[in-house]
Order: sequence, then structure tokens, then C-alpha cells
Amino acid sequence: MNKAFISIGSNIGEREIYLEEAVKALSDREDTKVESISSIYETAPVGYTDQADFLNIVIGIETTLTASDLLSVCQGIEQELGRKRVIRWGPRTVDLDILLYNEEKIETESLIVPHPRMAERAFVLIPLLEIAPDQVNPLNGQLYSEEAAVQEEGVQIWCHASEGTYFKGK
Ligand code: X6L
Ligand code: MG
Ligand code: MG
Repeated sequence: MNKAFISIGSNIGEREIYLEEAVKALSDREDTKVESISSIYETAPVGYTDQADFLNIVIGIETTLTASDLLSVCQGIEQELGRKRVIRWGPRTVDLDILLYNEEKIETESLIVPHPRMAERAFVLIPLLEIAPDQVNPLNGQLYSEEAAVQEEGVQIWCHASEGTYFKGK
């Protein structure tokens, strides 16, 4: 069994529904178990800033899929949920990015793991550290929690993991 972490973001339409549908699509699979789900964070857009705020989460999964097959599955879910690639770094119904796959370093034409620059993105690191505070960066062996002071600006809790109608327990 392989352990992976996936960042999921949405900034079009019913953002929470897209997150929920993406998690459900993964958890419905025989080959994948969703082990942990962070709180939902509302986050200011990074990269291309002239777009709506995102909802972001990070999930931890166990899967028998290879990293390459997991990427295909994530891209299939994005397509199912209506993602259209219009502008680079632009608005999207849903985006699933593989952050980590075991403690492997992967560099192929289509996939780089750990996700490049994930350690600089608060909308990734804050939810990751919530569910995996002891996670080590496979590139340098350092704890993500100690690598850099996490800049929390632009990232706030939107729905706490322990609260409400969120998809925990469904
Ligand atoms: C210089 C140049 C500095 C580019 C930063 C950062 C580019 C992040 C792209 C960058 C640069 C990205 C999300 C987002 C995107 C998301 C929030 C990206 C790719 N996805 N902002 N921006 N949440 N809050 O999921 O991350 S586009
Ligand atoms: Mg992304
Ligand atoms: Mg992506």
C-alpha cells in the first residue's frame, strides 16, 4: 500500500461541492482509501491574482495505484467535474495535485513529486501540516513544519474539520 497526499482547490461555483465530489470520487474507488481530510480553508489566489478566492483542502490517502495512475485518476476527476483549462493558473471548478507519494522523488515528463514549490504555498502547507504535522520533505529530510516559518497570510479556516455538515463521516 502507498501513502499519498493530495491538494484539492476550487474557485468556481459551489466550491465546497466540488471539493466534496472530488473526495467522494477517490473514496468510491476500490483501490483508494481516504485516510484523513483537513479543514476547509478559504485562500487568496496565488500566481494569477485577478480571480476569486479558493477553497483548499489536503487529504491523505492509501492507494494501490502507482503515482502515474494516481495522476491519471486525478485528471479524470477534474474532467468529470467540468474543469476547463482556459488561462494558466486561472479559475477552475476543481484542481487535484499530488503533493507527496510515499517518500519518493519522482520526475517524469508529466509528474514531479514532491510537488514543486509546495513548501512555499501556505494554501498547501497549512492544511498539510494540520493532518500530517510530522511530514518530512523527501528532498532534504527536513520536517515541513521546521523548513520555513509558514506565512499564514491569505489563508483562513472556512469550515473546521471537527464542525458542521462537511463531508466527514459521510
Ligand atoms: C511567482 C510566480 C510567484 C508564480 C508565484 C504560485 C504560480 C502559485 C502558480 C507563482 C505561482 C501558483 C491555487 C492558487 C493556483 C489554489 C490558491 C499555483 C497555481 N492554484 N491560489 N493559485 N489556491 N489560493 O489552489 O498554485 S494556480
Ligand atoms: Mg494546483
Ligand atoms: Mg493541478
